[in-house]
Amino acid sequence: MNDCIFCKIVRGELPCYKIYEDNETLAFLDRNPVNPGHTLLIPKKHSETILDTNDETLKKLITTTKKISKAIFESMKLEGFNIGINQFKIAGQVVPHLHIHIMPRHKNDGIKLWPSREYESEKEKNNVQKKITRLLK
Ligand code: DGP
Repeated sequence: MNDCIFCKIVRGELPCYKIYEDNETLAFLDRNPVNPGHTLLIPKKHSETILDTNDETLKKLITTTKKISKAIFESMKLEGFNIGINQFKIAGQVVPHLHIHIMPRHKNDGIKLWPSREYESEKEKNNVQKKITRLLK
């Protein structure tokens, strides 16, 4: 994709602090980290979300996420980390090229997880379960 900033990073047209690269994936430091070591892992071939990414690439991304996370976890002396993928604008995706955030965590680092709520009723829960599972049969 010509205008995609992550494609430009893949092509070497924009700089990055590279962490890891293989034939299908590239990882580099996020320029706005939640904590030092916050890394983005992307497929080199452009896709927007997991929904338009082929399964082989997704498998590769998750095993590479593990490899990179281990290196970040040990080298940065972390107590934990979050892995996140924002999917579509409404969910906070700013760059429309699939990327997995590996986010270092430390005790008392002030980072909050997403808020949660209760279902309003058992009926609501049942309806939601039916809606989703209908498409998985
Ligand atoms: P998201 O909201 O999930 O689309 O996250 C996009 C992330 O990408 C955000 O944390 C900042 C980072 N980012 C955006 N542009 C660049 C860039 O040009 N270089 C680097 N290293 N990171 C970028």
